[in-house]
Amino acid sequence: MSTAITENKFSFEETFELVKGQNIEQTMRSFAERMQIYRAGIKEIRTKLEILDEEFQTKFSYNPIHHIESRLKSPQSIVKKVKAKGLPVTVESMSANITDVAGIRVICNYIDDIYRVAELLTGQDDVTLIRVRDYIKNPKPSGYKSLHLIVEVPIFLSTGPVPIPVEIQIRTIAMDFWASLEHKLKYKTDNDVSPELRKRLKVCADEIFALDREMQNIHTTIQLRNDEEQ
Ligand code: 0O2
Repeated sequence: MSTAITENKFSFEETFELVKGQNIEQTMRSFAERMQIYRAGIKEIRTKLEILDEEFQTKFSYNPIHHIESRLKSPQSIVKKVKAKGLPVTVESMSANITDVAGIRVICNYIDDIYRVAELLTGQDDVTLIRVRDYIKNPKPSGYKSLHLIVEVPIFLSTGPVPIPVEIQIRTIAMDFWASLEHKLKYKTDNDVSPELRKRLKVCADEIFALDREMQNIHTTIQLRNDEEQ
């Protein structure tokens, strides 16, 4: 399992946007300091998830998590999002308004694992649940399915604790397979996907979900049989 956090550096244009009319050195320093806290947020949540997964492996010989990915939002995406919200391009407005700078994607084996992992994580004393968007129960029109949580976790700096938001996307291997390919298709075609192709992608999403449900049923049946035999 890779523990590297995907991170992109600032281009000249984004640096210009960020420091426009401000003290360059001070702005870049406060941006770097804020990004260090987001990076720490990713590490905190990732460690919590890994500990839960290891506990399940030890106690039940079972891993609810298939793998974990993480990324810091690229400076380009941060600047784009802040501008789209009509906010000033500053470190302060990023900190106050953008909740997905630190992002973690948890890929689970089965649908039930998604909700179990979410419940166990958000039940921890130092994790505060800020927002839930359940795109599994209420999929996006595209067919996209995933459970999105925004949680806040304290980062203990030399000056004291700083609460930091982390966006967590939790989904099955099958949902992730669809989302990754659909994202690439949209990206490669510059978002210009015809209504006919959108429809076909939606059909794929529905078929994938039917597979997910059937795999879940098989898994539950096998588990029940194993429990009865013990
Ligand atoms: P990236 O690079 O993945 O971060 P917000 O402004 O955050 O309150 P937003 O951004 O609409 O509201 O949040 P939402 O819709 O809950 O989650 C957005 C993220 O979900 C996207 O991130 C994608 O990762 C994923 N997503 C949402 N819809 C789709 C979809 O139809 N297809 C795929 N493949 N992924 C989707 P970003 O911000 O696009 O970028």
